[in-house]
Amino acid sequence: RDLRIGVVGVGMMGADHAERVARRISGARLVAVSDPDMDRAGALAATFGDVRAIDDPLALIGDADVDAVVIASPGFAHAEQLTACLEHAKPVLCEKPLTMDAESSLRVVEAEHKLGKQLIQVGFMRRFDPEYAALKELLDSGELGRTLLLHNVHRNRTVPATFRSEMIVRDSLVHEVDVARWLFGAEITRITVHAPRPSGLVGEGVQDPQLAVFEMANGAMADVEVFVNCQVGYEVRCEAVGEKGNATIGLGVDVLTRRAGHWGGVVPDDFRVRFGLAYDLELQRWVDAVAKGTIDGPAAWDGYAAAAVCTAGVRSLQEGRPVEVEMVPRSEVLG
Ligand code: ISE
Repeated sequence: RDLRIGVVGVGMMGADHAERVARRISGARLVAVSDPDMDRAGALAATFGDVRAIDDPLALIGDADVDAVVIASPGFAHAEQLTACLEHAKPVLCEKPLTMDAESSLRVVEAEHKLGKQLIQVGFMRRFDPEYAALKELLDSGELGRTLLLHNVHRNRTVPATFRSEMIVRDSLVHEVDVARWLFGAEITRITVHAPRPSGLVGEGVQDPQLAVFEMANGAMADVEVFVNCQVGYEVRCEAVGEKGNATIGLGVDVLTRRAGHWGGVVPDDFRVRFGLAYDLELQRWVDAVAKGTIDGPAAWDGYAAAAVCTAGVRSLQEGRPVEVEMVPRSEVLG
């Protein structure tokens, strides 16, 4: 029988996931959507037929006809909704960030651990992107020697005015936090978020771009430019520097065209285009795992680790200094 899925929060990302589940993922069926804006939820549900719009997200999570949940609501709503998923023992794919800070994320990890069963996967979809996956494989093969440095670029064309400096850390930089932990297989111990000259095209008081430096537990380092109002399009690049060579992904040439004295390609408008395939692979893999009674993607622990780094990152940005990442050791929480 198909896994019956409910999607909580149908803004840009949630609507995209709803469409994905309804039309592209096998072994799954979209049965319900929920959003504080019931007109939006109702309109989306109507485009599929036989999908219910439920106004209360907790009612959707508890609904007997929902087997598994995708959370795509804003980050501040995640802690309560994740807790409900755990209470109802429902597998959940939760968009990043897991929660808004390290403390609340740790509580989620502990609550899941108490159940003795992994139910939470965090939406770090870059791990499923074929380019990132190939880079990870290359680095793990040892062909380039040990990895010493990562240089990352993360740019959005624009974001809404509600996207303030702290959100740039928690909602955007968080992806590179996970990428660095995953590629190096090590925790981030210290973070510095520099505040270069801000763009004059962003809201008053918003620090954009930001330049972050991660210091890894193994001594390696990563730098990240995050610029979410770069005006150009969506660009995500990662260059890994090893002892014996380097590798870059995200050059995104796609179709190279020549016309009237110019040549060029297309810069995608947003992450739904650049990472469309990664989202599809992420959801399919999640559905397949849940059908077997497991979760095999990035875990609540990865969400906690990222939240701990971002909590320190926000402090670094505010205080203008490097900040040590405070994390409870894994063995102390998970045994
Ligand atoms: C957005 O929230 C995302 O998750 C995207 O993947 C990220 O690239 C973007 O910067 C954020 O706005």
